[in-house]
Amino acid sequence: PGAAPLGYASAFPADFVFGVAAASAQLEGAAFEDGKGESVWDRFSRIPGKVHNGDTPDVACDHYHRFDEDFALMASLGIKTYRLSIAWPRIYPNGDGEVNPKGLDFYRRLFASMKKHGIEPWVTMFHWDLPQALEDRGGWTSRVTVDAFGRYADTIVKAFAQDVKHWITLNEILCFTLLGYGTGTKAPGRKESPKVVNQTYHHALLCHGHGVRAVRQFGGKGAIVGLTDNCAVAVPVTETPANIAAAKAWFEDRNAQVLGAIHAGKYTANFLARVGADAPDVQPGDFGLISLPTDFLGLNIYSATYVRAGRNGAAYESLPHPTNYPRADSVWLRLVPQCIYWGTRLAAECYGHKAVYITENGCGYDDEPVVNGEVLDLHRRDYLRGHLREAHRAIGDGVPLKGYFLWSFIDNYEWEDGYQRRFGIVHCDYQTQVRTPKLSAHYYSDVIRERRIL
Ligand code: GBH
Repeated sequence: PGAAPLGYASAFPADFVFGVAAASAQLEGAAFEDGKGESVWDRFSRIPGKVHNGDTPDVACDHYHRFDEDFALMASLGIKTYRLSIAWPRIYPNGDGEVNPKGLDFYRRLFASMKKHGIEPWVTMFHWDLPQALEDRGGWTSRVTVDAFGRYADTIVKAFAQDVKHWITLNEILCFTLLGYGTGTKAPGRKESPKVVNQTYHHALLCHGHGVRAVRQFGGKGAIVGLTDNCAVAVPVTETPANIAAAKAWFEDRNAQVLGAIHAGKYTANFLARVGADAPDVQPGDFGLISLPTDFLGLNIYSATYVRAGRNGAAYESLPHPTNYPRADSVWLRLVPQCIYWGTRLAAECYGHKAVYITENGCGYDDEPVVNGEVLDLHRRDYLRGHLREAHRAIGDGVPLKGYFLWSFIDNYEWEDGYQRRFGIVHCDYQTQVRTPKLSAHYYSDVIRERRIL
């Protein structure tokens, strides 16, 4: 008697968004159907040695033909918000030029199915599947891609203004620029100089600006737009004022090229000093577009780097994870649940955002067999719970965190790791295309229903 209702202290605000996320090239399949053009991942995945097991996005989860069944499953789990991406090469098989009506029609049918199942779309304009035809004209190193993206953004925002009220311009600029053109580990697999790589970042920032402009021009009433960034996250080793200040300084340094530049409306002096002669070429008017105001910031946060106050006058010291530090099967996915608290807090503090969403968070494992009809992924349940607790803590401390999208709804094409690495809360048997919700799907379903940490 007199005790607070069970779970009262761990309740999320009534308007907090719980969703799941995925991306076109990772689950749609139908890579060459209905006039879709080749993407850089269709091409890259066929280069021997680039993708685990030589896996291609050709079929993936066959979502292209099974979306209605997938949305029925989503709805049955109580999931009411889904972040997806549109495949640019379905809409413009050659990157620009002629629109492919069958591409538009596919997403029209998909949005209609979502509506039927009571699921709200959050749509990413670009999640890495660049039309190969644009890559052949220079890809992200060329302003041809920027102009083409502007037309593509206009086309999809106009076409789907009735269906889509939440837009995300680009997913994780770092991954398709630095990793696509610098290290070459992602499509198109090029290894260019730092100067060229910095130019690809600049072109991506311009596309982000075009995406915002397109939504303002054609998005209609109530449409909102933001970027999804995979910001580098610092977690103070202990939460003392000195370590927190160090984490903040590290965060601003590491995120200067994307979030810092958008916020400042220019490349900051610190950033320019760091890149020196490798600074990107900027044309008059570029930053007017790049720094157009947005409605929210999307953050994909999976892990973090530990930071503490620097010695001998240094602003900070970042610590390498020891090799035996706990992680998921991806080496970069060290298990640091506080990444959610510090990532959202530092981003909001440094860049003044009034609304922040976790647009991805999740974990991938290689060996998750279905046993007696079940996948007992208690490790993913633990990951989810730990990270949701930090989201809850952030809200309690006044961070404007408005929602959380779990990566991913279903196991899918994990880029260079192919189909081996599974991030889904729903298991996909790629031989039979049978879907089996894992234990974590039921866990997340319960959390969404009760809107509190369980
Ligand atoms: C997300 O990126 C993607 O948006 C999504 O498509 C993907 O399926 C999901 O994660 C799971 O991987 O090569 O050592 O420099 C996650 C963030 C940032 C993780 C870049 C890999 C490269 C590490 N990614 N990072 S490294």
